[in-house]
Amino acid sequence: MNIPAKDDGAGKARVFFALWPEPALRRQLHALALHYQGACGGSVMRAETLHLTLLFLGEVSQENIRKLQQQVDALEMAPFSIHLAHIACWRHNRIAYAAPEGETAPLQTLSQALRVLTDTIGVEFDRRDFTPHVTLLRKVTQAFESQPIELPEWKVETFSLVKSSTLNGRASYRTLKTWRCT
Ligand code: 2AM
Repeated sequence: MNIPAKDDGAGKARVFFALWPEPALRRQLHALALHYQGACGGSVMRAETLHLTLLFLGEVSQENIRKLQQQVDALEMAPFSIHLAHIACWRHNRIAYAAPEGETAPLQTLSQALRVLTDTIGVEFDRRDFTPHVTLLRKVTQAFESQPIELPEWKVETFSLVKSSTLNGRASYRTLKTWRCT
């Protein structure tokens, strides 16, 4: 019997909506992670994997991924900016992350709009409150208090639906579709 792999055309894929920083900001975030690694241990996320999750969906069928993409095609979102202003740790999952401060209303609006669209097609998702962050390090061994960071403004002009796979214990991400904020 031919059983399709989870992520082939016929099966389900593990997906999430995310913002992906431009390469220059990714490099700066990666450098920050390397800088803090000396103090907090853990493993640094590769620069190309750095992102901010808007909504994590988990396993979704190809049919629902198609429906979801159609729904999001009709979404109108203006470009906006994020100011990643501090780095901190969560002890419960041992990650160090960069997070925005101040005005995050457009970010909340986008995340909420994606929740509503996902709900309309009946796809289940992680309903925990949206806490915007960019994970920089995992398996941190020494947590530290929140500290301010200096980064340029993140001008958000696109958002994406991304497929996550694990190969040899290493997460890899593939963009399924990107939408432009206009
Ligand atoms: P994290 O970086 O804080 O772990 C892909 O796994 C992305 O989805 C990561 O950014 C991860 O956040 C986020 N995510 C949110 N909820 C998740 C969940 N329940 N399981 C796995 N990843 C989740």
